[in-house]
Amino acid sequence: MSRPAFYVTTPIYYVNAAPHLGHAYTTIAADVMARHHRQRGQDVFFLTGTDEHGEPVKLAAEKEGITPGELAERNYVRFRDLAPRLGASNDFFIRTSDAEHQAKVQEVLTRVKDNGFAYEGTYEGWYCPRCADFKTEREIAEGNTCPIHKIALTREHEHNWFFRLSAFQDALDRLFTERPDFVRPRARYNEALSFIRGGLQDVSLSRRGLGWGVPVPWDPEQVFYVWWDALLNYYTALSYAAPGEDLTGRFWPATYHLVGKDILKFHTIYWPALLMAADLPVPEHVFVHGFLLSGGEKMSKSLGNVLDPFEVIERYGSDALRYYLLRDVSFGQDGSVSPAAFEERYERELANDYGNLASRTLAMIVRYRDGEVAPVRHDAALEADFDGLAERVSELLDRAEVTQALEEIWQRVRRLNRYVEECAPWQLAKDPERAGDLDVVLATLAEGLRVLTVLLHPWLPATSAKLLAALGAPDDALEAARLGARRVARVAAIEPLFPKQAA
Ligand code: ME8
Repeated sequence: MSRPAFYVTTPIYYVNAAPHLGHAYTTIAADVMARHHRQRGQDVFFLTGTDEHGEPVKLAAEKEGITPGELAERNYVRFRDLAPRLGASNDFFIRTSDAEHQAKVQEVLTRVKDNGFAYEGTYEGWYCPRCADFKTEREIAEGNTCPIHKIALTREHEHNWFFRLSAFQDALDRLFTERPDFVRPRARYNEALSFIRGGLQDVSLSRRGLGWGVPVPWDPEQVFYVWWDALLNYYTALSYAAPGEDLTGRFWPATYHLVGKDILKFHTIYWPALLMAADLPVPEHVFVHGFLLSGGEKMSKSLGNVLDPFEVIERYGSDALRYYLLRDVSFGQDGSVSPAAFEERYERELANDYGNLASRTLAMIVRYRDGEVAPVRHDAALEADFDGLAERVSELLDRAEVTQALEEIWQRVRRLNRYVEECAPWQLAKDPERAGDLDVVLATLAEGLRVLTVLLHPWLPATSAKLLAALGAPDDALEAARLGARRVARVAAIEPLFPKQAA
């Protein structure tokens, strides 16, 4: 039994550039999990936001000849507005420039120092200004370049405050050994563990001369290193997200941090160590997903292979984008995306498999029975296929297997389509003697469609609400996702859920 509270987060995105499909991907996955857990009646908190400090933002602002504050002010809006356009149901949007966040960062990091985990020292080594990452020897590509951004690393020589990461070598090893599900999927767990076992070095706690960040209270010439400030958002947000109420006791530690593989080290190593240094409980799980690629390449505007989330939403709606991304790019692995693959999934699966199933079912009930569904028991033939389905979906989502859970449901969408073909209600309708059989088939289709539509709510929230309304059974709680759990009595015909698009 999972605990009643469920807290899921996305990374907070840098405001140095515009939001793109990669950001949308993590936000959508987190939203699927948040919605599913709400369906289970759990107390859910879902957080996303923007990372506004550090060199990535400072350098981007310099390029445009404005201050980092001005750049943040202009760009954060684009991330804040992306969430609702994706259909994301986040409970709060944090900005690291929020005064409450900054005060809490100072409080926690002062405790880290008081606990003996901060000291003054000199850093000498390689640094990627785009990652804001001090690279260890193992993380450096050919010619002293960044393996993620492919740019030359800079040589830093800086006198600042250090965090005693090395003191957590054993504690982290123990955390990983005792909690093999702390990091998912397994390959990422192994990657993090081997990083730990390779030996941990202390890392900067603060930066000197950056002038853009949260000031170090005991050394005001310095600001905290952006990653500490950023990671702490997951914790600080709870203290001020709800006016007049501190949600920390209700939701900390977080259940799931969802992050891309580019920021694995920070979330699976730095973050739990920092929390331990501050006497705070560590999160239950970090799920590390892969990258969206385009023809094996990272998406890039100059290569012209960009699937623009805003354009897709404009034309096809946010549900189509949500479905496509989580279906096509198996959550946890890298995967290619393209406009052609999107259109293929849209036509074949959303418009045909599901959209047609819904239109046909409703249209037949309207045509043959004037919209009334007879009060008969559903066909036992489908029971084996639907039994335990909701539990299976929950189990998979407990492990953040967002793509597999969707696949389980989709197999039943296909099963219901086969059921239509097998029963051929249009034949039964011609034979008055078989009116009873037709009633059962139509009631079974309506009920099967209702169950699947409840289960699909996290992926297709807008479509699910529309269709459940047409079925006259708006209850989307997970306990309604069993054959016979609710009754569809009367339906209304609807416009196609996923209209075919002119080329
Ligand atoms: O790293 N495929 O912010 P960021 C899949 N501010 N996901 C992608 C992606 C891609 N091609 N590109 C980006 C930062 N993402 C820090 C985080 S958290 C305390 C601070 C997603 O704007 C993915 O979730 O560079 C990745 O980890 C994140 O965006 C990086 O966003």
